[in-house]
Amino acid sequence: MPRLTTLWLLAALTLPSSAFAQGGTITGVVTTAATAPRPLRVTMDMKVCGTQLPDESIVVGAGGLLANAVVSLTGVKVTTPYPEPSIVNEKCRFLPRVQIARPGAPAKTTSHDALLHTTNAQQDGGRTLFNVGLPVPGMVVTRPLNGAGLVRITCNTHTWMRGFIVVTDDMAAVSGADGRFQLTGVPPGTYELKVWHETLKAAPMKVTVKAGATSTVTLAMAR
Ligand SMILES: [Cu+2]
Repeated sequence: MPRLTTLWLLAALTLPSSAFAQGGTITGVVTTAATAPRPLRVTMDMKVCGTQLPDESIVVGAGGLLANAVVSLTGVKVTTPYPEPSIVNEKCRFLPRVQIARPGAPAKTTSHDALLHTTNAQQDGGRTLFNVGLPVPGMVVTRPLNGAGLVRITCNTHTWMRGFIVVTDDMAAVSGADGRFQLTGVPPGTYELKVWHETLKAAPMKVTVKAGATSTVTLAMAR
């Protein structure tokens, strides 16, 4: 077989499969007409916590761009692992507020504050996964995130502190401060794109993904 033909055949054989492996991209923004709540008034441990803290139950920027919404594709398994979950108590807030983790992932929790925080993780039904006291800054404790679904993080000392971990092995992303999110390497097909937010709601949206192409969506959330 002449060399050129062999090369052409190889190219023909490899191109379609690599295009498939590449998948498509879903990108877009999460928006809301809801406004950010007033700051929270702090009445304890003010030396560390300050006298007021932002109420992060809705974090919305100019133009209604909504942060901390989790966009997911049910049944499409994630291909690149999520970063190991980390829950930091800092100035009487949990950082990050919202994150995604795989079932069983080791969650590392620590405190930067010179007061007693607890990292209390409960599944959506109320079952406690772990409740860790962190009396000293710099202490690090690791606990597995067993099960799947929404995990709520609270602190037994400071009632306003909130964190959320969406535990899933589905493909998912958290919207950033600019409301944007991106899902890459999505196998071609038609899906229901779901969106979760701690305060706001939106119906799932149908989205079609083509190999090597980008589908752009806007997800509007309301109370
Ligand atoms: Cu606390």
